[in-house]
This record gives sequence, structure tokens and C-alpha cells, in this order.
Amino acid sequence: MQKITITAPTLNEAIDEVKKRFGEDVVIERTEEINNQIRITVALFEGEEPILVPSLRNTEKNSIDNPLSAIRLVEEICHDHYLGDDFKDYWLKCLSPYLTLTGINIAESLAECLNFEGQWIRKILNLKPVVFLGSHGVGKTQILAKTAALLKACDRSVEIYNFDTLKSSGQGMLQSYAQKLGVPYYFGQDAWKILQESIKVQNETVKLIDTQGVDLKNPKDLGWLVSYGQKFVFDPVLIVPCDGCLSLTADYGHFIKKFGVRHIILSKMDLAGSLSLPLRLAWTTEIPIAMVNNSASLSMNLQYLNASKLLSSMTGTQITGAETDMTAELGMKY
Ligand SMILES: Nc1nc2c(ncn2[C@@H]2O[C@H](COP(=O)(O)OP(=O)(O)OP(=O)(O)O)[C@@H](O)[C@H]2O)c(=O)[nH]1
Ligand SMILES: [Mg+2]
Repeated sequence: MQKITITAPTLNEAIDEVKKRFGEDVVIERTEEINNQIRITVALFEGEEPILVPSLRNTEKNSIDNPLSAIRLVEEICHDHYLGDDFKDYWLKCLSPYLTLTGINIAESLAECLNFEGQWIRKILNLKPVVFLGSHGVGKTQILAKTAALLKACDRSVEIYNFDTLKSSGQGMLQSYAQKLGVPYYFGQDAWKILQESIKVQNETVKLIDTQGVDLKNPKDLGWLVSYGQKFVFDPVLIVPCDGCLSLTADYGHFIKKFGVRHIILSKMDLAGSLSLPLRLAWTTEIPIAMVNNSASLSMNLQYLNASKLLSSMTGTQITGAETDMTAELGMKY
């Protein structure tokens, strides 16, 4: 076996050079950063010895031991999910220190690109009403209901405030759900008054606020949040549909800034072919992904997401409730 090193200003250029000189099926033994240059060490085998670079499609493994396969997988995922060249380059840069022959954990490099807040439900504060925001029909009401159920299962006291006075069907569903959970439910103008009193008292109760769907380009119906936001502190979470259009990323980004969104919750991951909108949004805004809603059914829990689960989902293996999944532990029997 012969070892050759190739040096280039960036990882991509170094890899291109390796591919150009030695073809696709070559074993990269190591990558290092030396004097702001990337140095790749390539192992060349003599004779007919085949070099196998396994395809990672549909694999459940996050850990692989071939640097070139790891790079290919990242390139494939970015291509398939329309994540863009800038995201791909960033991810490859994060991956580069992990490219050794001792097992490459791609999920760790992905975790450096995106923030995840799996403990979001546990960290919700009583003093900051959580406002569920988002476009029309993205899953706000359903996610609020699931959040309420999970908080109840953690023995937290919860109140639901419905400010969506436009949608009578949403009102009916949320009200009946609150009844089943034994959670106080307030609607419309009454909800306003009671919420203000409840905030003043500073009790142990978590307050969840449902809102009507808004046009993200022109969220005029949320003027109340801006004016009340000067008096009270809210915790705005944005529901981002995984099947949403990538071209909306900038509108979502402006909305996040305007309303001080602290977390995003992904919805409809079960329906999405590509995850371009939520992932590019999470990457560009650095807002943590708190939870995922994965079903049209109220009886299916929210799940937390981490890099490893996301990677499984993006390579074709559906996300399943891992043993450490808080929501699976709690179970939602309502
Ligand atoms: N498949 C799937 N369906 C979902 C998911 N989340 C919500 N839904 C469905 O999407 C529809 C809309 O959900 P809602 O919770 O009413 O959405 P919303 O954002 O409150 O809608 P508006 O109040 O009208 O703006 C319902 O039929 C839900 O069952 C999800 O993660 N996956
Ligand atoms: Mg709703």
C-alpha cells in the first residue's frame, strides 16, 4: 500500500483533486488542516485489490469508517434535500476533523451545523406565556394541544388561551381537548383579560396561547403581540412545516426576527420529501429546533429531534421514538 498526500486551500478542492487523480473509489486515510491548507492522505493499494466504498443509502448507521463515503453521504443528503452548496460546504468543514479511519460519526458534524433543544418542554417557564405562531394550517393548534398533554404528564399546571377567534373548528377542537385534559380554557376577549390577571399573579401555571394563521409576509394580525410584548414577556415559538416551500426561507427568517422567536417546532415531517425549508431556516437563523410533530393524529406524541435522528430520517430511515425520547416515556393517553 502506498500513501500520498494532497494539499489544497479547501476540503472541496482537495477532494476534487483526489477524485481527479485517483477516481471515486479511493480510500482517504486522513484529513488535516495545516497552515490554513487542507491536507488529505490517500492510501493506494497495489494490484487488483478492490477498494469498496459502500453506499450508505437506507443505512441506519451514523458511524462509518470510510472518509470518502462520509463525504459522499453528506453531498448526497445536501443534494437530495436541496440544502444548498453553502450549507454543504459548511457541513463538510464541520465534518473534516472527524475524517479519520477510526469511525466517523457524521451526526456529530451535523450537530455542529444545527441547534437542537430536546429539553424544551421541561424548560418552559411559568412566567412567560408560550405563543404558538405560524402560517395557516401548519399545525399550531394540534401542537399546542400535544404540548399541553405533555406538560400535564410532567405534573405541570397548564392553562390554554385561544386567541384565534377566526376559526370556529379550531376553537371546538381545542376546547374539547382542554376538557379531556382537565385544563382551564379561555377564548377571545375573556382570554385577554384572564391572561393579564394570571401573569400579574405569577402563579405556577404554564400559559399556552393559540393564535390564528398569519400571512408571513404581512403578519398584520399579530399587532397585539408587538404591543403587549412591551408590557409582558412572551415565549414565541414558530411552527415550520417541513413540506413548506424553500422560497419562503427569507420570509420565515424576517418573521423570526420581528417577533423574537426563540424556538422552532417542525410539523408535517411525515409528509415532507425534502427538509430544505426547516433546515436552511434553522441553520441561517441559529434558532434551536425544539420538537417535531410527525402525524395528523392527536394521539401521536411530539418528539424531540437530535442530529442522529435527523440523519436517519434524511437517509431514508424513518424517525422512531428512541428509548431516550421524553415524549415516548411519558406516553399520551388522552
Ligand atoms: N400529517 C400531518 N398532519 C399534521 C401535522 N400537524 C398537523 N397536522 C394536520 O394539519 C391540519 C391542521 O392542523 P392545525 O393544528 O389545525 O393547524 P393550525 O396551524 O392550527 O391551522 P389554522 O389555525 O387554521 O391556521 C390538521 O388536520 C392536523 O391534523 C403533522 O405533523 N403531520
Ligand atoms: Mg389553529
